[in-house]
Amino acid sequence: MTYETITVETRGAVTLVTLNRPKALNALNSQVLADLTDAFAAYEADGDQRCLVLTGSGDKAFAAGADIKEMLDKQAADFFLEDFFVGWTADLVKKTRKPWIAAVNGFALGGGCELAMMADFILASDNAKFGQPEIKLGVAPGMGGSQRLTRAVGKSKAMEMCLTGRMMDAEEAERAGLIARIVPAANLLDDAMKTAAAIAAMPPMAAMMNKEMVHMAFETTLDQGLIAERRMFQILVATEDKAEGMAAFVEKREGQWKGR
Ligand code: CO8
Repeated sequence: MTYETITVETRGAVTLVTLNRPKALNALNSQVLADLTDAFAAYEADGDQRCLVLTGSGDKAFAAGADIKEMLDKQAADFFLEDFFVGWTADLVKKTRKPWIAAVNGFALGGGCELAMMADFILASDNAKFGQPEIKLGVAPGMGGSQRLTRAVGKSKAMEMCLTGRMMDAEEAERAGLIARIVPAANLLDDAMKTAAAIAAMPPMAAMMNKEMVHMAFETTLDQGLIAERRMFQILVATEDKAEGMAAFVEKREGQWKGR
């Protein structure tokens, strides 16, 4: 399958998706949304694919935000009636039950930062810059920035970022808990692919349930989350991969996963 605005390749059990509008710093327009939605659905449906990496083409940007040129002439009624960009959360977050990583290689601004925050975790190059500069355009985050950034870094920092539109560098993003790790820019893709391959080598149901459990921490009370965690543990205990994983440990060998 070929796409207009992204490239997709598979390397073993890892899918690599690259935003491919480098001249526009990989700005996100409706076509990118449609392409990403299709690529993520294909990843989810492919039983051989176990982890996905999303990155940006070029060395400057992951994505510099929603495409301002596409939004320029749109009226409030257009945004409302089209429910512009509404698909993101449903398709990339809720419907993608398998793990995926954002490898942020440069600017992740506005919708680009929001897209990165939809990932299960973010690896960032040492030249990455995160921000919600929408206020400078007379608007505000519209794809989850005010909510996910606040949950990730807390109220004060999120509020300062949204109100001033300033950028956060990779060091600050790591200190604040927005990203998992900083990687030298030249090694980012390699590191992200290796990390993804390590996840892809895990028992797949356990990977999916670990992901679901961590996401649940943002959606529920502690008591409800703890009950759900226990139930998921109890389900995993019934899998063939649990029997294999524990036997492999005792027998001092690598587990051979069946994925069930
Ligand atoms: N949209 C469209 N084109 C862009 C964007 C963008 N977001 N960002 C950069 N570009 C284009 C530039 O127009 C330029 O194109 P051209 O050469 O044709 O003029 C090219 O990319 C290179 O950009 P610059 O020359 O500006 O590069 P610099 O290195 O000088 O600056 C910056 C890099 C700082 C990243 C700068 O480009 C910038 O500030 N970009 C805009 C960042 C921004 O404001 N992002 C937020 C956009 S709004 C948003 O994301 C809201 C999402 C919510 C939608 C929800 C709907 C419900």
